[in-house]
Amino acid sequence: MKTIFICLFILLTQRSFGQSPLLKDQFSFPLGASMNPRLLQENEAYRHLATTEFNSVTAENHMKMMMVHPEANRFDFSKGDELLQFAKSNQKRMHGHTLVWHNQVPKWMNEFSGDAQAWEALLKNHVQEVAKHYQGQVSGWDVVNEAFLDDGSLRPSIWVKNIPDYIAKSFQWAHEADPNAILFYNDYGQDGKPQKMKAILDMVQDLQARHIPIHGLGLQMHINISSNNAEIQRVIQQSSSTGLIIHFSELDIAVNPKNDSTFVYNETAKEAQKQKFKFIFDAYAGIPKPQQYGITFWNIGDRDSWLRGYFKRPKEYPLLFDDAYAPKPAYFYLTNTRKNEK
Ligand code: 9MR
Repeated sequence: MKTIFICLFILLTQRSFGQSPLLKDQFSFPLGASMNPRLLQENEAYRHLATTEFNSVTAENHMKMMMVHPEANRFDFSKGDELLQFAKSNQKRMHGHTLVWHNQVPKWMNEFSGDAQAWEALLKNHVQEVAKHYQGQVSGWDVVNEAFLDDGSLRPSIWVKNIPDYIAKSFQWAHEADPNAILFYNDYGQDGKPQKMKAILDMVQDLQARHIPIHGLGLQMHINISSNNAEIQRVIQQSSSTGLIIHFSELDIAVNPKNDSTFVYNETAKEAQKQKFKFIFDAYAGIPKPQQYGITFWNIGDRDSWLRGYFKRPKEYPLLFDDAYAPKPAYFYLTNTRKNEK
């Protein structure tokens, strides 16, 4: 009788689409997703996956400058705090994204005018207020995001224009505000862009030589099914040989990168995508354990992807869960095939 009850309990607690073990339980490193507070609140299927499948949370947008610092004298942490609360009450790690970026900058910052000292005061205040607000509650921060162009030059922005040494300063300020946070430099598309990769490595060397606290590199991993594996492997190798902690911070794998309107997401495309996810997870497993911060997907279901919304590519399916939040072949590969990864 007791056995029957136990079996019934197990059956009832399994998810409707099968007996898959959960994603987050398969790996020795944290497995995250970027999330959106509105979807968490409004969409039950989304919330269910967010709660059960992942153990690390990144705010897709709600800790960025524009969101948390809408006016010069006003911070608004309400939405970021909502995500933090979700992470906390579900025992998940919270990763901070992002303190300094050229994008999603509030209007008042873009329009600010002042001398070098005033600019420095502005950025220092932003970095430190945000880092202090979340001090001890986020495990790490993407301190500076996407500072380099493909040719390795510094990306033009209000930051580099007004505070030439803003990268080093931002890391220093963040460290002062939250001394225990793991501080990352985060960027995309280093594969196939050796000059961009070199610029990042040179920056790491320079910061380390100056005793500026940088602890990790975020490799965003916005890739596609045709991305060159050898190139990606090279980037991983070069990044991890710095000895820094490595985060695959924004993983998604586009299947229709040219936005072909006649594209059909057929079994062949799903299989190619599964193989690419396999490659990425294998490559990550090859990084020395102490340097593994985790893998974070850039949102949860295909319908939530920035490639659909921001990039307006309706026939794109870059994540593990489909438009109805059902798991796709890559999900089953990661949960069923990759046992004993721990
Ligand atoms: O996914 C984010 C999307 O909702 C925003 O509209 C967009 C604004 O630029 O930013 C997206 O997130 C980006 C992340 O913060 C940094 N790396 C690239 C991501 C995709 O654009």
